[in-house]
Amino acid sequence: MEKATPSFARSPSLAFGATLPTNSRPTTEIDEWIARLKECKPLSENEVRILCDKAKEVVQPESNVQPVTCPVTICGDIHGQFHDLIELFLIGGPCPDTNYLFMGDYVDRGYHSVETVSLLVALKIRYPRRITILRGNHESRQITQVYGFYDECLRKYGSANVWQYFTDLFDYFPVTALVEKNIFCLHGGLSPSIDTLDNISALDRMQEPPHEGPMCDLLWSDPDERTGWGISPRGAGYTFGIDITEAFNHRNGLSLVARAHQMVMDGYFWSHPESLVTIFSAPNYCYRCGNQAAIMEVDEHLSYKLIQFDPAPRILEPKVGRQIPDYFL
Ligand SMILES: [Mn+2]
Repeated sequence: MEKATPSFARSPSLAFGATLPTNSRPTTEIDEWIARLKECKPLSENEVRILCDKAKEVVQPESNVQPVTCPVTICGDIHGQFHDLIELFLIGGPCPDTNYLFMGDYVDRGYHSVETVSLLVALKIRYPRRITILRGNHESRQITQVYGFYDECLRKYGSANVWQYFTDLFDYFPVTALVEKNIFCLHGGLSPSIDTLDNISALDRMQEPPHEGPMCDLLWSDPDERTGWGISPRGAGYTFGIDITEAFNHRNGLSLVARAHQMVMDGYFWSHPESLVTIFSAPNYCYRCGNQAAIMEVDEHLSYKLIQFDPAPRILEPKVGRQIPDYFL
């Protein structure tokens, strides 16, 4: 299948300066940043500071249940696998030619969390109506200090400032999205504290995700074969059965829950047949799981197509020399 190289072509109607009248910077600057990031070259610390300040203005007004229109391509975890994100854009089409909805977990685990999250945030600033970026459980100060993003920022910038800029920005990310009032999208899953989408709209999301409660559950929960609510082996969120999903969908007039958060070998997995799908977009997760990745294209009639893809060729990696401690071998 022939696919063009991502162009990130300028879209005059969605020009950076045109949609962001306050304190806007020239479109050429953000385009230049995007071009550099596409080559996996990180921005400077000061550029990241400006990037995150601008992104806050863009995502702060978005809703806890951010409305999204079709067509849109729904994506799951990326986890710093930058070259596989570029592969995703080759498979799904470049942003903004294709509209995207990413369901969180951009950072941690992979070698290129900084470049991955920088590129997605830059695209959000440049094409705010073409790309939606939700929060995952890894978009958190606490989790990123354990799973790699904090260390990567220290290694690449020599201080924690860039980590601080991004983790402060993460507090502004919406936690869920709603595609055409029909497909409910989020990172983790449902919550015993949440019956309706209005319950989610009422949450104060502008905070480090708490260890328990509705916001925590949305980022952490998993579907399960057992019915009802269960204790999650993750130590946060809950497991929930098909009865919970079907009742939630019925109560809220939904046809489908689309979520991410769990590595699945085929890149997608139907847990509660017809009512919930898991989408995972990091192929060969952690460079060792051997899984395929997937994205879900939803067209203007709400028909969907699940597309699988494999890792990008990885000739030069790992060249950034993540030092593997002895105890890992
Ligand atoms: Mn996750």
